[in-house]
Amino acid sequence: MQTAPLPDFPAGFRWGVSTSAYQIEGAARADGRGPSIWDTFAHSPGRVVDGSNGDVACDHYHRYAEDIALMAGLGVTAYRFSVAWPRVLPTGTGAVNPPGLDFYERLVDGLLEQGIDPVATLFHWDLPQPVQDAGGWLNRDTAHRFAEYADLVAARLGDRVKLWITLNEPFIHMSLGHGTGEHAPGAALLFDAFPVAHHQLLGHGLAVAALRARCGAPVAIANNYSPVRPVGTDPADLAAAAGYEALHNRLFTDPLLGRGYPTELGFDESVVRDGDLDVIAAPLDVLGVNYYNPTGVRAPEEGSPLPFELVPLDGYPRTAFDWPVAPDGLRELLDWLHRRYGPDLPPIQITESGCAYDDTPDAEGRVPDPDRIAYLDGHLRAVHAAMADGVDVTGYFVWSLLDNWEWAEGFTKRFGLVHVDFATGARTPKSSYSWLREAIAAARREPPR
Ligand code: IFM
Repeated sequence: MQTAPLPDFPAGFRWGVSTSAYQIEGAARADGRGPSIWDTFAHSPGRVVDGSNGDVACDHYHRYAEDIALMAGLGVTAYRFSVAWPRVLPTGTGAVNPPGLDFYERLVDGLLEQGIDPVATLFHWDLPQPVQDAGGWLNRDTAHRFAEYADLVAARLGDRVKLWITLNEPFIHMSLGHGTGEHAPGAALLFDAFPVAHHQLLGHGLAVAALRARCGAPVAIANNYSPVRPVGTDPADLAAAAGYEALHNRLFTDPLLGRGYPTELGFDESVVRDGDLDVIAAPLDVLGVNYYNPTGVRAPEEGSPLPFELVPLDGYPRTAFDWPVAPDGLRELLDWLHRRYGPDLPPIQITESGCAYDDTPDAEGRVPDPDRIAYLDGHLRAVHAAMADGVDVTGYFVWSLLDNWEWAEGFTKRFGLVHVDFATGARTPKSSYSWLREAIAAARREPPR
């Protein structure tokens, strides 16, 4: 599919792809890896739509060299992966599993050999099961265990990782994992899940201190955001939208940027101790922004346990996840962050942006995905427009390099630039891979590799 050339991005803009450990690595019981909450959850009947799990996934643990070659061919300058806590510390604390750390060292060194910056996320939802058994993120101790684990990984890789990301989407881990129970560990506490937010943020702050003590690489967190669109102008709908915005977009970012928790949600903050907010507000070098779509909100029906109701937004094309494709929402979001947080806002990198479609190989074995090309084209233009508005954006990572295991959706949602045959593990670059390769080469002013 032909698109008009993208506008110029500055030299040094980071072009990346993102993945996470449980979604691609497989090798769930290899070389001493311990169980995570996602192993437990996925193996529990009825939790994942197709009954699948991440035992094998994309077998990246064994095929990482092939995946690095795919990234090199794409021309990306950075790869955002996550370290599986239970692979390096099988019980979450105490005894280290050397083969686990060795794997990440091979990965990092292989990336550096290709001139690709390793960007390491430390927690992408795969909490070691023994840590969960001790209370998980409802327990304050988990924040300290997380900082110890961060220190351990930084001691081994801190001289080579170019950007650390402490947590991925703590809002989703709180809301789906502990609010509604759709994700591991499957708790349905609704607003009583607030301690999970606070302890993740405390763990983040303690980990920032540990990482800074070990190495000089910049530190970030990857939050997910969704511009909120009230369905009408009725005051009840506007109030519901404001409440949802506080929950989704401000609950984590306000305290990270020194503003404390939004008070209008009425959370019981008794878990917050003196000094915690200072730990959480440790300066960030980069704010990671994961963006997929805006959210429609209206006032709830009477008797609803929640102070808002989420509603589909009309007028947009939709992905296979039924998410609206709304590049305008990305510009709106970046402008909102810039306006709201002003000089406290660190430089932003878009740490995830992508879409799922039902991509299938054609008779010649090619995988055409024009909708993904249109998606990426639109979202990159939106980033550029926000930069022209004055927002400091220094990178864009596509979710995802590979079709992968999509949590409660199992193997039914394909987000990759590269198609994966889940029966054989065979990788086939889609047409979006070729499109992005050309776009990156043009932006880097180099011929495509
Ligand atoms: O696959 C997930 C990823 O793990 C976190 N962000 C959203 C992606 C798509 O749902």
